[in-house]
Amino acid sequence: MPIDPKLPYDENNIFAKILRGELPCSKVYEDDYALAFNDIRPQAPVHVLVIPKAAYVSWDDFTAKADDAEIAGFMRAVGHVTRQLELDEPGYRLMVNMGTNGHQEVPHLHVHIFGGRQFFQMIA
Ligand code: D5M
Repeated sequence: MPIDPKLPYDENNIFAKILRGELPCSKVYEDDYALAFNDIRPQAPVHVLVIPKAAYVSWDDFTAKADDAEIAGFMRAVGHVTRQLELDEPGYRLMVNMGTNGHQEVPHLHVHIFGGRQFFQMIA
């Protein structure tokens, strides 16, 4: 079910538990700002999620409240992961689902990285 992005941050969401080490993940990358791990329901040969270390419900929450260092650190981490996975050539797709219409299911901001195959022009 999609989440209501206006609700306060839920400290017990799945990604918060992964960040606290209470649930396992298949880690791809970690630094001060971000953690990247393989998606449990992959929709491409490469499907990695990158999440900020700090508690942000959504893209909207993050871009409204995070300071510039957090935003830069997080964006650089996404770039680091795509290069680490050697996805730059022939390319990849980034996706952020936001709120109910975006069908966001986990209420902690996450960027999806898809790679390893060619994608269609749009995701419905
Ligand atoms: O996508 C939420 C994504 O989170 C979806 O692709 C499954 C993934 N997911 C859910 N639980 C886990 C765990 N425990 N590990 C890894 N990946 C997980 P959304 O954009 O919110 O629709």
